[in-house]
Amino acid sequence: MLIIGEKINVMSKTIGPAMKERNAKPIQELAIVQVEGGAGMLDVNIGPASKGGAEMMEWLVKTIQEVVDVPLSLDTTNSEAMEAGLKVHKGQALINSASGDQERLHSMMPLAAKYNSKIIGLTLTEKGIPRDASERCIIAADIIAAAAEYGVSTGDIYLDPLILPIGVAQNQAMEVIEALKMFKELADPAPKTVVGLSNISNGSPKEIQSVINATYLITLAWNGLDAAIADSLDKELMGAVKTLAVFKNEILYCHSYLD
Ligand code: THG
Repeated sequence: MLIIGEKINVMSKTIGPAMKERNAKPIQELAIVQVEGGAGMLDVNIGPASKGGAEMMEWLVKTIQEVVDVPLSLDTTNSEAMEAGLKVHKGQALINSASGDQERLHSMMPLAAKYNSKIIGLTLTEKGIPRDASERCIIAADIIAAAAEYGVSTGDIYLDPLILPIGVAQNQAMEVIEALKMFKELADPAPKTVVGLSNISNGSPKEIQSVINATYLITLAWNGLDAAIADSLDKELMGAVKTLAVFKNEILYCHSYLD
């Protein structure tokens, strides 16, 4: 399971201001601890960032890749900011994200082709949030068709079924699991899959978020999930990920495997 560290986020009380002030230190420190915690990639979320987004993303990519050696997931709907980040990124970046929204799909997919990056396809359209697994699949098929049109191989696509908070849309938790299974049947080679895990416990009390996130992640993992944007500083969550790797015989059990 690839864990994409979620913490570098413009919404964060400490990181948001640091991004705006071009204060490298807190951002670089957060990058380092997330990788030490087990993240194999880092999400860099600047939001819609209409003004100055390109300069900010370029600075962030350079600043973060100065101190860690993992690829970045560039999280913005601003295609200018996306391209500015891709231009300076070392190695293969992940575009987060395209969606079934036609404008966003046809602005982001050509960037994936041009910069040979991976790309997340969120199963969401301008018409709104999907209601069940089959609506998610219809949008996913559209994203796969656009990828073929621009010459992006399906192995570089990460389909995201869009997790909704358990406290807001409880029935969607099972629809996401169904969608993951169906996504794998949509193309050959099969597309990869990713989620924004913390969405599931968004709005729930802090003290129960960890167990909700960990339980859901393991369930998703058994149903075809390849990667998760998640909190790699959460010891319980990362312990569950590692325990799963033990069960799957990917790492060898010993009493101290969690240390
Ligand atoms: N899919 C894709 N990208 C995504 C998401 C997704 N990017 C954004 C988001 N969803 C995933 N990233 C985060 C980053 C930080 C937090 C949650 C999700 C976070 N949450 C705090 C918490 O839960 O305590 C604070 C929440 C708040 O203040 O509102 O830090 O689904 N492709």
